Amino acid sequence: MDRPIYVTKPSLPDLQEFIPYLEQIWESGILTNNGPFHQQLEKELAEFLGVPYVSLFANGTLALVTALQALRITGEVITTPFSFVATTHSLWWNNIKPVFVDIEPEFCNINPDKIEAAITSKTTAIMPVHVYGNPCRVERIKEIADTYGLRVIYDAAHTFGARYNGQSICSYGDLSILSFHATKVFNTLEGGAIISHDEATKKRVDNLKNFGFVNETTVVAPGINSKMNEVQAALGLVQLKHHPENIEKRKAVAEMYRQSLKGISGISCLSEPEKTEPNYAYFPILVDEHLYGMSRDELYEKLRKNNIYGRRYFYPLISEFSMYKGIDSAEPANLPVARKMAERVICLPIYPELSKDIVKSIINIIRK
Ligand code: T4K
Repeated sequence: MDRPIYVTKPSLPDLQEFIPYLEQIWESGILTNNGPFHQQLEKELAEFLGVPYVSLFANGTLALVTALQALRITGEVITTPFSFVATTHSLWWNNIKPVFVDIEPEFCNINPDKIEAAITSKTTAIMPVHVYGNPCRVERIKEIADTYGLRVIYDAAHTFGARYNGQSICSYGDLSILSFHATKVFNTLEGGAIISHDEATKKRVDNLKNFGFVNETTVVAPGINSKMNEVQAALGLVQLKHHPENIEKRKAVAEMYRQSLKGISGISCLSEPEKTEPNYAYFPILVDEHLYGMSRDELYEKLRKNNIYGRRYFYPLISEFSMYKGIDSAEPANLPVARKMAERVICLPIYPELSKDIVKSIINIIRK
C-alpha cells in the first residue's frame, strides 16, 4: 500500500455544503449554549433514531459521566472489561467501584448470566456496552435489573443508527450514551448524546451539562460544562443527511470481508446478530493462532508492515490497566472469555470511502 490505511477515516461532507452553516453562525454570533443548530440537531436526531429525548454533549465520555450523575448512581456498578477505557473511567470520575463481569464469545458483550452473582448490597446499576454496535441481551438485562431494583445505563457509543427488534438500540435501558467522535459512524468532530425516555430526566441531564443552572439565578446541582457547540451541531445536521448512504457503503465493505474471509482457516468473523439492522461501525476478526499458523500480534504486525493499521479493540482489557487491576473482579480468572477475545481480535479498516481494491489487498495479506 503506498499510503497508510487506518482502521477508520472520518466521514466529512463537501466543505461547500457546510460553509452556509458557518456563515450563519458568524452572522448570528451564537456559538454555544443551546443555540438554534443545537436545538435543531436534538430534534432531528430524536426523529431519526425514533427516541423521545436527545441531549447533546461535547463528547461521549462527558455524557457517560453525566448520565451516572443524572440517575444519582453510587456504590458499585456492574460493567464489562471489554470496552474502551472511557466506560470504566466514567465510574471512577463518580467515585463508583466498577465490578467486572465476563463477556459472551458470540458478540463480545457482557454475559447476563454472570451478572446476578456479582450483585452485592452496594450495587446500584449495570453499565453494559453494545460492543461494535451489536445489541447486548437487553431483555435478560432488563429482567435482572427489574428483579434487583437496579438502573441500566447503556454505553451505546458504537451503536448510532443500529436497530434491534425494529427500534433503535438506544430504546433500551434507563439511559443510553452515544459518541459522535471523529472515529464513529456519525461524527460531529467530537460529540456525544444521552438518550432519555421522559421529560423530567431530559431536563435533569440538560441542567447537569450546563453547570446545574435551571435559570439565570438558580443552580440546582453541581453540574459540569459538557455542552456541544454550534459548529459541532451544524456539522451534525449536514452529516445526518449523508448517514444512510454512508451506511450502505460500509455494508458493502463488511459484506466483501465476510464473503472473502470465509475460507481462511483460523480466521473468523463475529456472527451477525438476529433481529438487528447493523451500522457496520467496526469489522472485528478473530485469529486462532493454532489453525492460522500465526498469532494475532504477528498478523497485526504483518498488516502494519504493509501499511494497514488495524486496531486491537479491546486489548488490553480495561481490568488490566493499573488503576483497576487491584479490584477483585479484575482478576484474570474471573474474565476468561474477555481475555481470550482480547488476545484474538483485530478490527480491520472499515469506512465508506474504503475502495474494493484496498479491501481485496487486505484480504490477500491475511490469506498469505
Ligand atoms: N465508550 C465506548 C465504548 C467507546 O468506544 C468510546 C470511544 C467512548 C465510550 C468515549 O466516547 P468519546 O468520549 O471518545 O466520544 C478511538 C476514539 O478516540 C474513541 O472515541 C473511541 N471510543 C475508541 C474506540 O477509538 P483511539 O485511541 O483508537 O483513536 P485514534 O486517535 O488512534 O484513532 C484511530 C484511527 O482513526 C487513527 O489511527 C486514524 C483515524 N483517525 C482518528 C482521528 C481521531 C482519523 O483519521 N482522524 C481523526 O481525527 O480511540
